[in-house]
Amino acid sequence: MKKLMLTRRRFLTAAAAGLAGTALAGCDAFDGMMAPGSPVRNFLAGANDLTLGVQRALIGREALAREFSESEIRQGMRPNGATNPNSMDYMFLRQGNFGLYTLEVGGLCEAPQSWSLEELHNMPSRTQITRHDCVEGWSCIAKWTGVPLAHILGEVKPRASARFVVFHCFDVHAGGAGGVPYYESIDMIDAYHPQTILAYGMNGAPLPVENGAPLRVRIERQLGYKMAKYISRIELVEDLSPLWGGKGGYWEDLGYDWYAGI
Ligand SMILES: Nc1nc2c(c(=O)[nH]1)N[C@H]1C(S)=C(S)[C@@H](COP(=O)(O)O)O[C@H]1N2
Ligand SMILES: [Mo]
Repeated sequence: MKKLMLTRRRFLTAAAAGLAGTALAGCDAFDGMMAPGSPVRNFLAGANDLTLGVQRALIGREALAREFSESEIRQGMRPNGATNPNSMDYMFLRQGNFGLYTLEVGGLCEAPQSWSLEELHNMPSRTQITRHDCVEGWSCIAKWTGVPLAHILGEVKPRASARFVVFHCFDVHAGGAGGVPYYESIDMIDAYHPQTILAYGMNGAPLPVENGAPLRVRIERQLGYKMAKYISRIELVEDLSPLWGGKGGYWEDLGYDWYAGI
């Protein structure tokens, strides 16, 4: 407990100095601190609201995650979680190289719409080289290209009541009758963040199936499990409780934090 208190104080001191972003962005620092059983990991896991508050109050809601140079991409992007969904609808789309894929965006918005992959490719794009940190304790640096989610929101015009963006995915996991699909959600601050993109490209090539083809989201200020792959549909909602386990995401329904800020 004493150790935890100390770590907590040090964390808050770093945050107060505006250094938390850089401290947490260091690879070694991150790996050590996020090791299973480490006090920082336990603290981060248990103090969801505090990290959210500290990060937003002291580092700023619009602060960017660190971006890297091409030479810092030293490894392939390690696939994790689902890597080849076997739902009928996904296999059908995959067989046609996603030519028949459409992204449907609806829910609490004035102008629900759907777009083909080609239409998404023709929208404004953003490319960023960032580090993906999985809660399991590994990291990868990769280059991502996609449409800023802010652009999509501009097209569909969210209603004032829309508080969350929900990503529904094609992959179905064990649990419950008929399985549970992967899904995730973020608030409007992360949704409009300039580095939040719907990625269709990775390391200069089309997004591979194992990394979430045809479309996956990048939310660079949060941990890997927030970054839904195999997005089938996006929904704007006011309340997360009616969806599946009610906690806003597949892993959240199993006990992970909804806000996984890093
Ligand atoms: N649809 C879907 N998205 C997902 C997952 C998943 O199993 N299914 N796993 C998550 C986890 S835990 C991580 S670390 C990343 C892995 O992304 P990658 O395969 O590109 O490394 O995807 C996240 N998004
Ligand atoms: Mo992960």
